[in-house]
Amino acid sequence: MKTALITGATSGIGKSTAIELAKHHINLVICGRRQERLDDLQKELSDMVKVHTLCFDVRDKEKVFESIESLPAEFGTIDILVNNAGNAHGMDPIQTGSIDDWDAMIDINVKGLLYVSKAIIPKMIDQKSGHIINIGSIAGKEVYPNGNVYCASKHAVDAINKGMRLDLNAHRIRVGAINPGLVETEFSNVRFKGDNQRADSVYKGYDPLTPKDIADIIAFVVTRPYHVNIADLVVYPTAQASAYVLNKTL
Ligand code: NDP
Ligand code: 8X3
Repeated sequence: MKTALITGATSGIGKSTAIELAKHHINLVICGRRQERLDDLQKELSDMVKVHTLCFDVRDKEKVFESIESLPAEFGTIDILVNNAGNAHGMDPIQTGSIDDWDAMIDINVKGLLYVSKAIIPKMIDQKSGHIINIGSIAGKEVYPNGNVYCASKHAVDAINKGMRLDLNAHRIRVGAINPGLVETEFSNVRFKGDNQRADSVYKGYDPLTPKDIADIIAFVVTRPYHVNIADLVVYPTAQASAYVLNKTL
Protein backbone atom coordinates (compact mmCIF):
# COMPACT_ATOMS: atom_id res chain seq x y z
CA MET A 1 0.00 0.00 0.00
CA LYS A 2 1.16 3.52 -0.77
CA THR A 3 1.42 6.37 1.73
CA ALA A 4 0.53 10.01 1.06
CA LEU A 5 1.54 12.97 3.19
CA ILE A 6 -0.95 15.82 2.86
CA THR A 7 -0.31 19.28 4.29
CA GLY A 8 -3.31 21.41 5.23
CA ALA A 9 -5.48 18.34 5.86
CA THR A 10 -7.62 19.98 8.56
CA SER A 11 -9.91 21.75 6.10
CA GLY A 12 -11.06 22.25 2.52
CA ILE A 13 -9.10 20.67 -0.31
CA GLY A 14 -6.57 18.90 1.93
CA LYS A 15 -9.21 17.26 4.10
CA SER A 16 -11.24 16.11 1.08
CA THR A 17 -8.06 14.77 -0.51
CA ALA A 18 -7.37 12.67 2.60
CA ILE A 19 -10.89 11.23 2.39
CA GLU A 20 -10.64 10.43 -1.34
CA LEU A 21 -7.16 8.90 -1.09
CA ALA A 22 -8.33 6.73 1.80
CA LYS A 23 -11.06 5.39 -0.50
CA HIS A 24 -8.23 4.39 -2.86
CA HIS A 25 -6.54 2.47 0.00
CA ILE A 26 -3.69 4.94 0.34
CA ASN A 27 -2.31 5.26 3.90
CA LEU A 28 -2.12 8.80 5.17
CA VAL A 29 0.05 11.23 7.06
CA ILE A 30 -2.23 14.17 7.68
CA CYS A 31 -0.75 17.53 8.69
CA GLY A 32 -2.00 20.86 9.97
CA ARG A 33 -1.85 23.13 13.01
CA ARG A 34 -5.20 22.10 14.54
CA GLN A 35 -4.58 18.81 16.34
CA GLU A 36 -8.23 18.30 17.27
CA ARG A 37 -9.30 18.37 13.63
CA LEU A 38 -6.47 16.00 12.73
CA ASP A 39 -7.63 13.61 15.48
CA ASP A 40 -11.23 13.73 14.23
CA LEU A 41 -10.15 12.99 10.66
CA GLN A 42 -7.88 10.19 11.84
CA LYS A 43 -10.84 8.62 13.68
CA GLU A 44 -13.06 9.00 10.61
CA LEU A 45 -10.59 7.31 8.25
CA SER A 46 -8.80 4.72 10.33
CA ASP A 47 -11.31 2.00 9.53
CA MET A 48 -10.20 2.31 5.91
CA VAL A 49 -6.44 2.97 6.06
CA LYS A 50 -3.59 3.63 8.48
CA VAL A 51 -3.51 7.30 9.48
CA HIS A 52 -0.78 9.21 11.31
CA THR A 53 -1.13 12.86 12.35
CA LEU A 54 1.60 15.52 12.36
CA CYS A 55 0.80 18.86 13.95
CA PHE A 56 3.12 21.63 12.82
CA ASP A 57 3.19 25.10 11.32
CA VAL A 58 4.87 24.93 7.90
CA ARG A 59 6.60 28.24 8.73
CA ASP A 60 8.54 26.58 11.54
CA LYS A 61 11.53 25.16 9.67
CA GLU A 62 12.86 23.10 12.57
CA LYS A 63 9.48 21.67 13.48
CA VAL A 64 8.86 20.69 9.85
CA PHE A 65 12.05 18.61 9.74
CA GLU A 66 11.61 17.22 13.28
CA SER A 67 8.01 16.19 12.56
CA ILE A 68 8.85 14.41 9.33
CA GLU A 69 11.87 12.72 10.94
CA SER A 70 9.59 11.54 13.78
CA LEU A 71 7.45 9.41 11.45
CA PRO A 72 7.21 5.81 12.64
CA ALA A 73 8.80 3.22 10.34
CA GLU A 74 5.45 2.14 8.91
CA PHE A 75 4.92 5.69 7.61
CA GLY A 76 8.58 6.23 6.72
CA THR A 77 8.14 5.74 2.97
CA ILE A 78 6.23 8.69 1.55
CA ASP A 79 5.09 7.81 -1.97
CA ILE A 80 2.91 10.88 -2.51
CA LEU A 81 3.37 14.40 -1.17
CA VAL A 82 0.44 16.79 -1.56
CA ASN A 83 1.76 20.30 -0.95
CA ASN A 84 -1.57 21.91 -0.17
CA ALA A 85 -1.22 24.02 3.02
CA GLY A 86 -1.73 27.66 2.20
CA ASN A 87 -4.09 30.59 2.26
CA ALA A 88 -4.61 34.13 1.12
CA HIS A 89 -4.35 36.75 3.88
CA GLY A 90 -6.14 39.98 3.02
CA MET A 91 -7.10 41.41 -0.36
CA ASP A 92 -5.84 44.98 -0.43
CA PRO A 93 -4.21 47.21 -3.03
CA ILE A 94 -0.43 46.97 -2.91
CA GLN A 95 -0.14 50.51 -1.51
CA THR A 96 -2.21 49.73 1.59
CA GLY A 97 -1.47 46.02 2.00
CA SER A 98 -0.36 44.72 5.39
CA ILE A 99 3.24 43.58 5.74
CA ASP A 100 2.11 40.91 8.19
CA ASP A 101 -0.24 39.51 5.53
CA TRP A 102 2.57 39.56 2.95
CA ASP A 103 4.88 37.72 5.36
CA ALA A 104 2.20 35.12 6.08
CA MET A 105 1.58 34.38 2.39
CA ILE A 106 5.23 34.22 1.37
CA ASP A 107 6.22 32.27 4.51
CA ILE A 108 3.38 29.73 4.30
CA ASN A 109 2.57 29.35 0.60
CA VAL A 110 6.14 29.51 -0.68
CA LYS A 111 8.72 28.89 2.06
CA GLY A 112 6.55 26.38 3.95
CA LEU A 113 6.01 24.38 0.76
CA LEU A 114 9.77 24.40 0.19
CA TYR A 115 10.59 23.24 3.75
CA VAL A 116 8.19 20.30 3.58
CA SER A 117 9.47 19.37 0.12
CA LYS A 118 13.09 19.58 1.28
CA ALA A 119 12.30 17.20 4.16
CA ILE A 120 10.73 14.62 1.85
CA ILE A 121 12.54 14.82 -1.51
CA PRO A 122 15.75 13.09 -0.30
CA LYS A 123 13.63 10.13 0.84
CA MET A 124 11.98 9.97 -2.58
CA ILE A 125 15.39 10.11 -4.25
CA ASP A 126 16.59 7.18 -2.09
CA GLN A 127 13.40 5.28 -2.93
CA LYS A 128 13.91 6.08 -6.64
CA SER A 129 10.22 6.93 -6.83
CA GLY A 130 7.74 9.46 -5.57
CA HIS A 131 4.97 11.79 -6.65
CA ILE A 132 4.68 15.44 -5.65
CA ILE A 133 1.44 17.31 -6.22
CA ASN A 134 1.72 21.06 -5.73
CA ILE A 135 -1.54 22.92 -5.18
CA GLY A 136 -1.16 26.14 -7.11
CA SER A 137 -4.05 28.32 -8.19
CA ILE A 138 -5.45 30.28 -11.08
CA ALA A 139 -3.75 33.07 -9.07
CA GLY A 140 -0.49 31.46 -10.14
CA LYS A 141 -1.40 31.85 -13.80
CA GLU A 142 -3.04 35.29 -13.75
CA VAL A 143 -2.88 38.38 -11.54
CA TYR A 144 -6.12 40.05 -10.47
CA PRO A 145 -6.66 43.44 -8.81
CA ASN A 146 -5.79 43.36 -5.08
CA GLY A 147 -4.44 39.82 -5.48
CA ASN A 148 -0.84 41.14 -5.70
CA VAL A 149 1.12 39.16 -3.08
CA TYR A 150 -1.18 36.12 -2.99
CA CYS A 151 -0.83 35.92 -6.78
CA ALA A 152 2.95 36.32 -6.42
CA SER A 153 3.05 33.45 -3.93
CA LYS A 154 1.12 31.21 -6.30
CA HIS A 155 3.24 32.28 -9.31
CA ALA A 156 6.17 31.13 -7.15
CA VAL A 157 4.46 27.76 -6.64
CA ASP A 158 4.05 27.54 -10.44
CA ALA A 159 7.78 28.16 -10.91
CA ILE A 160 8.74 25.76 -8.11
CA ASN A 161 6.51 23.09 -9.65
CA LYS A 162 8.32 23.46 -12.98
CA GLY A 163 11.73 23.60 -11.30
CA MET A 164 11.07 20.50 -9.20
CA ARG A 165 9.97 18.56 -12.28
CA LEU A 166 13.18 19.48 -14.11
CA ASP A 167 15.52 18.77 -11.21
CA LEU A 168 13.84 15.52 -10.14
CA ASN A 169 13.47 14.15 -13.65
CA ALA A 170 16.73 12.21 -13.35
CA HIS A 171 15.39 10.59 -10.18
CA ARG A 172 12.13 9.33 -11.77
CA ILE A 173 10.04 11.46 -9.41
CA ARG A 174 6.71 12.66 -10.75
CA VAL A 175 5.90 16.33 -10.15
CA GLY A 176 2.71 18.12 -11.12
CA ALA A 177 0.44 20.99 -10.11
CA ILE A 178 -3.31 21.37 -9.79
CA ASN A 179 -4.39 25.00 -10.20
CA PRO A 180 -7.99 25.53 -9.09
CA GLY A 181 -10.23 28.49 -9.67
CA LEU A 182 -12.92 29.22 -7.09
CA VAL A 183 -13.42 26.41 -4.57
CA GLU A 184 -15.77 26.87 -1.62
CA THR A 185 -13.66 26.16 1.49
CA GLU A 186 -12.54 28.16 4.52
CA PHE A 187 -10.17 29.99 2.15
CA SER A 188 -12.22 33.21 2.00
CA ASN A 189 -13.00 33.12 5.74
CA VAL A 190 -9.25 33.20 6.30
CA ARG A 191 -8.63 35.78 3.57
CA PHE A 192 -11.26 38.14 5.03
CA LYS A 193 -10.17 37.43 8.62
CA GLY A 194 -13.45 35.99 9.88
CA ASP A 195 -15.81 38.32 7.97
CA ASN A 196 -17.94 35.30 7.09
CA GLN A 197 -20.61 37.32 5.28
CA ARG A 198 -18.02 38.67 2.88
CA ALA A 199 -16.50 35.20 2.56
CA ASP A 200 -19.87 33.60 1.76
CA SER A 201 -20.59 36.23 -0.90
CA VAL A 202 -17.56 35.02 -2.91
CA TYR A 203 -19.39 31.75 -3.61
CA LYS A 204 -22.94 33.08 -4.13
CA GLY A 205 -24.77 33.28 -7.47
CA TYR A 206 -23.06 30.36 -9.21
CA ASP A 207 -21.91 26.82 -8.49
CA PRO A 208 -18.34 27.00 -7.20
CA LEU A 209 -16.04 23.99 -7.19
CA THR A 210 -16.24 21.85 -4.07
CA PRO A 211 -13.16 20.52 -2.28
CA LYS A 212 -14.27 17.03 -3.36
CA ASP A 213 -14.09 18.11 -7.03
CA ILE A 214 -10.39 18.85 -6.56
CA ALA A 215 -9.81 15.80 -4.37
CA ASP A 216 -11.32 13.54 -7.06
CA ILE A 217 -8.86 14.99 -9.57
CA ILE A 218 -5.93 14.47 -7.21
CA ALA A 219 -7.03 10.87 -6.69
CA PHE A 220 -7.16 10.42 -10.48
CA VAL A 221 -3.72 11.97 -10.93
CA VAL A 222 -2.03 9.81 -8.29
CA THR A 223 -3.62 6.58 -9.50
CA ARG A 224 -2.27 6.84 -13.09
CA PRO A 225 0.37 4.27 -14.09
CA TYR A 226 3.88 5.34 -13.11
CA HIS A 227 4.88 6.33 -16.66
CA VAL A 228 2.09 8.98 -16.70
CA ASN A 229 2.77 12.36 -15.08
CA ILE A 230 -0.01 14.94 -15.19
CA ALA A 231 2.18 18.02 -15.09
CA ASP A 232 -0.12 21.04 -14.83
CA LEU A 233 -3.89 21.28 -14.62
CA VAL A 234 -6.14 24.36 -14.43
CA VAL A 235 -9.61 23.58 -13.04
CA TYR A 236 -12.46 26.10 -13.04
CA PRO A 237 -16.07 25.90 -12.01
CA THR A 238 -18.08 26.04 -15.24
CA ALA A 239 -19.27 29.54 -14.33
CA GLN A 240 -15.67 30.82 -14.34
CA ALA A 241 -13.66 31.50 -17.50
CA SER A 242 -10.63 33.30 -16.05
CA ALA A 243 -9.57 35.04 -12.85
CA TYR A 244 -11.70 37.96 -14.08
CA VAL A 245 -14.68 36.38 -15.78
CA LEU A 246 -17.32 34.82 -13.56
CA ASN A 247 -20.88 34.27 -14.75
CA LYS A 248 -22.87 35.14 -11.62
CA THR A 249 -26.63 35.09 -11.84
CA LEU A 250 -27.20 37.09 -8.65
P1 NDP B 1 -8.69 26.18 3.75
O1 NDP B 1 -8.54 27.46 4.48
O2 NDP B 1 -9.97 25.44 3.85
O3 NDP B 1 -7.49 25.19 4.13
C1 NDP B 1 -6.17 25.65 4.29
C2 NDP B 1 -5.36 24.54 4.95
O4 NDP B 1 -4.00 24.99 5.04
C3 NDP B 1 -5.84 24.22 6.35
O5 NDP B 1 -5.84 22.81 6.54
C4 NDP B 1 -4.79 24.87 7.23
O6 NDP B 1 -4.61 24.09 8.40
C5 NDP B 1 -3.53 24.78 6.36
N1 NDP B 1 -2.58 25.82 6.74
C6 NDP B 1 -2.73 27.16 6.60
N2 NDP B 1 -1.68 27.81 7.14
C7 NDP B 1 -0.85 26.84 7.62
C8 NDP B 1 0.38 26.87 8.31
N3 NDP B 1 0.99 28.03 8.62
N4 NDP B 1 0.96 25.70 8.67
C9 NDP B 1 0.35 24.53 8.38
N5 NDP B 1 -0.82 24.43 7.74
C10 NDP B 1 -1.42 25.57 7.38
O7 NDP B 1 -8.39 26.53 2.21
P2 NDP B 1 -8.31 25.62 0.88
O8 NDP B 1 -8.61 24.22 1.15
O9 NDP B 1 -9.10 26.33 -0.13
O10 NDP B 1 -6.78 25.83 0.52
C11 NDP B 1 -5.89 24.77 0.26
C12 NDP B 1 -4.93 25.19 -0.85
O11 NDP B 1 -5.66 25.40 -2.05
C13 NDP B 1 -4.17 26.49 -0.57
O12 NDP B 1 -2.84 26.33 -0.99
C14 NDP B 1 -4.90 27.51 -1.44
O13 NDP B 1 -4.06 28.56 -1.79
C15 NDP B 1 -5.26 26.63 -2.62
N6 NDP B 1 -6.34 27.12 -3.48
C16 NDP B 1 -7.58 27.37 -2.97
C17 NDP B 1 -8.59 27.83 -3.82
C18 NDP B 1 -9.96 28.19 -3.34
O14 NDP B 1 -10.70 28.86 -4.08
N7 NDP B 1 -10.37 27.75 -2.15
C19 NDP B 1 -8.34 27.99 -5.26
C20 NDP B 1 -6.99 27.73 -5.66
C21 NDP B 1 -6.04 27.28 -4.81
P3 NDP B 1 -4.41 24.66 9.89
O15 NDP B 1 -5.11 25.97 9.96
O16 NDP B 1 -4.98 23.58 10.77
O17 NDP B 1 -2.95 24.76 10.03
C1 8X3 C 1 -7.78 30.87 -4.81
C2 8X3 C 1 -8.62 31.28 -5.97
O1 8X3 C 1 -9.34 33.26 -7.41
O2 8X3 C 1 -9.33 33.57 -5.00
O3 8X3 C 1 -6.46 30.64 -5.16
O4 8X3 C 1 -7.26 33.46 -6.22
S1 8X3 C 1 -8.63 32.97 -6.14
